[in-house]
Amino acid sequence: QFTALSSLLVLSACGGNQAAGDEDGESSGGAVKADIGVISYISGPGAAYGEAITNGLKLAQEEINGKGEVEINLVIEDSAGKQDQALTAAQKLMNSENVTGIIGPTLSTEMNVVGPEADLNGVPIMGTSTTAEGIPQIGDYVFRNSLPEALAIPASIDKAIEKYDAKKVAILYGNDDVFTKSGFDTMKKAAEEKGLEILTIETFQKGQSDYNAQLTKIKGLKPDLILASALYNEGAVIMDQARKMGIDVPFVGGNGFNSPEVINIAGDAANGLIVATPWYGEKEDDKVKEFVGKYEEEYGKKPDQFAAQAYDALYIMAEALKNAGEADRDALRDALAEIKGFNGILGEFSFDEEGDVVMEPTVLVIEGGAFKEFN
Ligand code: LEU
Repeated sequence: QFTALSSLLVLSACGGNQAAGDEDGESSGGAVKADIGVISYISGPGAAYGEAITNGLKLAQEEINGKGEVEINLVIEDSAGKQDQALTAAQKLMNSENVTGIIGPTLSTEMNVVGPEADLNGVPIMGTSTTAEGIPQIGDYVFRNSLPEALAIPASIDKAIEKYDAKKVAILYGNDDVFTKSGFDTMKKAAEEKGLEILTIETFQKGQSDYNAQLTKIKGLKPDLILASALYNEGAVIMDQARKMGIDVPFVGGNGFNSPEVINIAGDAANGLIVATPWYGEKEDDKVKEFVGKYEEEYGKKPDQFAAQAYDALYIMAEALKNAGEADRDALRDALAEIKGFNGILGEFSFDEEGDVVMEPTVLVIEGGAFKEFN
């Protein structure tokens, strides 16, 4: 009763214009209003990932709210790329902020602890950059719109074999992170399946600054290619040190290398890096061009694939909220699961039965200090 009355007051206060409900999820013939939590890696060594992601989300939010069918309030929390901080953020968003759904966290390592908690609480959660194996399989409430390593890495390796007639590879990966480990598993499997000889498997840890031992060993074995699974901070330093030691073979990198930070940190040493991406800013596509233009205008730099994936993710959330018709967690989950043939800047998007992604990657190479299509 009180709610109905306050909605009426809002209506009259707005002079009879279509008004959204004054509480979350109410619609008085107007927009579906919802608080969506965001857990992002905004501070610390991987902060450029979170910056791109939150920029992409905010741009989408502005556009979505401007259309009037759905009104999204983003409640953004920093996880600093840490599991415990991501979990605390998730608990705050679910319990105190009472959000209808969550976008993030940035790292698969974080999703591995946050996903089960959200699933247990019945809060739909969608990763926009979590690419490790097994993320959507955490539970019915866990989704992602990020191209998994399992689709990206084999595509990059195929291209490298075709281009360089590669036969022998060395693998280097971070063994203290869910995503870098999963990327390694995929690299090893793909290399074996494609008949490549694996000369050595070397490991490192987060925050490591000296890769001399691993790279000296790799250099002595003379691989045709180096497969590296790392986040940009470590990945860029690895490439820099490798080039300084005279290792000039191409690198095939996992999703962590898809940030312009690799070029900012490694400079020319990043040349010869091959990566697969779900999105490429130079694509001849009107939607992509419009997004790139708006993003540049707003943030003074070009968007990367993390910004693009986040942008599409909020549109997918908005579409699901609209279809759900209310800001209800279960209704949102069901509506997300139903998303098929969504047309965004990443192309046509659908979730499979497990909430995972069906998508074709594009393979890029860094040449002359820029990502280019690798044809
Ligand atoms: N794909 C990475 C992960 O799953 C994160 C990304 C920001 C590089 O952890």
